Formats: sequence, structure tokens, C-alpha cells
Amino acid sequence: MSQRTLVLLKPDAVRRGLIGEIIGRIERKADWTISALELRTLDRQILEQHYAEHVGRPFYEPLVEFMSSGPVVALVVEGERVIEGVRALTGPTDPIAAAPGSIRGDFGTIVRENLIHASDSEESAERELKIFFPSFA
Ligand code: RTP
Ligand code: MG
Repeated sequence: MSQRTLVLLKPDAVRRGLIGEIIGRIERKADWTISALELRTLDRQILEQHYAEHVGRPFYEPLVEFMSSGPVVALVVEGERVIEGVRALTGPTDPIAAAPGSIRGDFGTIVRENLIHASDSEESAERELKIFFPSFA
């Protein structure tokens, strides 16, 4: 089942020079395609849409501060079961609990600065694609 997912390489990944490393892992999976890619700095407005489910939670304000602290790389990846697949490459939210071999497990230590976002369902993917790539979606 071919799908599309929205991936963000978070400001920590860009600052630490991990763009190539992370995109490389996605690119090497068979038959997945990068169909849009952009470096951009996010403002509060777009982050409020993207993280709507977290507005009001204790970690929301520091999350917005962090996510707007420098550029992110936003990309659309298409391919077979890509939503589940990129989440599997990413690992769980807390990098310390993430297995070695996953992106968060290999490079992260801090829950907030966990390097990458990937849509968690078909509904989230469609919603997030419209936010980041309105003309493409
Ligand atoms: P994401 O949405 O970024 O792909 O990550 P996720 O699904 O694994 O995690 P989610 O629960 O949606 O949380 C969104 C992002 O908020 C930050 N966070 N900080 N307790 C905390 O300090 C905390 N909890 C979550 C992380 O950056 C997480 O990825
Ligand atoms: Mg999430």
C-alpha cells in the first residue's frame, strides 16, 4: 500500500550536521521516494497547527521554543507502508528508550531534542502534508 508521510528533521538534527545521515537512512530503504524537500524556519503559527494535539500540555511551550530555534528540513516521503516504516526507523519519543539502530536511539539523549518528526497515521500524514506543502498536498 503506497502512502505519503511528512518528516521533519528538527533543529537539533540540522545544527548537529545530521541531515545527510538521517535522509540517507530513509533514502536507502527500497522503493521509497523523496517527493518534496525544503529547509525552513518554523514560526509559532505553523507549529500551533502542527502540534495542535499538544497545545496546553506542560511540554508545549518549550517544544515550540525548540522547534523555532533554527531551521528544520521538511520532506515528503512516498512509498510502501512508509508511515509505519519511518516511525520504525525513528524509534520511540524518548531517545534513551529507543533501540540502538534507530535514529533517536543512535543520536539522541533528550526527549524534546529527539531529532526527527514523522507522521503517526494516515490521518496525521494528510493533515500535516497540507500544513507544510499546501500546493503539493
Ligand atoms: P513527533 O510528533 O515529533 O514525531 O514525536 P512523537 O510522536 O514521538 O511524540 P509526541 O508525543 O507527538 O510529542 C511531540 C514532541 O514533543 C516533544 N516532547 N517533549 N515530556 C517532554 O518533555 C516531551 N514530550 C514530548 C518531543 O520533541 C516529541 O517528539
Ligand atoms: Mg507525534
